[in-house]
Amino acid sequence: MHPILNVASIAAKEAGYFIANQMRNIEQLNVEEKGRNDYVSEIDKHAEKIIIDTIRKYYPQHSILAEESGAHKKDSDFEWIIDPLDGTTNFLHGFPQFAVSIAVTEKGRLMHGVIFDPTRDELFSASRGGGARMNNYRIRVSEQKTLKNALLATGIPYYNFEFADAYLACFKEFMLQTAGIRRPGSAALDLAYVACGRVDGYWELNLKPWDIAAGALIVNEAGGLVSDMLGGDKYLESGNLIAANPKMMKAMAQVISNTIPKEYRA
Ligand code: 2AM
Ligand code: CA
Repeated sequence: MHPILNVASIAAKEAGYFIANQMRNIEQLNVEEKGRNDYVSEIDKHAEKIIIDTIRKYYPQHSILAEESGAHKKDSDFEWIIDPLDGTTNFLHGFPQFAVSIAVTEKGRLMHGVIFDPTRDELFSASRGGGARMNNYRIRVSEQKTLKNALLATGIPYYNFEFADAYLACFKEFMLQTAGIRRPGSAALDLAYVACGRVDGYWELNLKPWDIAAGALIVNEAGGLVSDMLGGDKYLESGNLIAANPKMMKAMAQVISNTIPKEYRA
């Protein structure tokens, strides 16, 4: 294992076990609403501190971009992109689907990613060129060829309702054409599930880099494709993303471009 991936895994597990342990205290937590339906608790903040302290111990010179504390810029080719608790809304309801997500870029290129689900003890990881793993097993995307038999994951818009109708038109089309749609509530885990074939594809709009950076690399290293919604690879910038096994990407992209106007996909 690459030393950077090893440090990322240690940090993700430490933060993840801390979060899981706090599940029994949910009622006592101080929760702020950062924006419409966008919550942060002291748990997110403390988990982020655990991760940053671990990174600083091994790589004090690296830059960091973290969901809760923002950018800590250094003069370095390396940047760590951290979501200490992806699926905060789930966590705050005691709904066990959330994760820690940590990615590392070098000169802007995704190089390492880990996603840790402390409720199932599943660590998804990848380094560029090295394939993807869940714990110690190699993982691959599914072999599903058609929408007809596919199980998809998505994220339903929860704060920007401008494109609610367009999203619902797209959702309806997938509802009619596939075997089913799930809305688990953690973008990072949705991507991890594409990577290990639990779902055949995933789409969502308006995401942030820390939701998707680690997952995108893990999907690619598991043999899957990740695209923005204009057929390019600017998903970290646009926040609009499709991830799928290579056989399903075209059909998914087609449904999305047929139902969601370009202005919302850009
Ligand atoms: P977060 O918990 O780190 O904010 C899924 O749609 C993504 O949106 C998740 O990765 C989640 O990341 C984010 N999100 C934030 N608030 C949400 C909400 N109220 N409902 C669903 N997802 C939310
Ligand atoms: Ca997130």
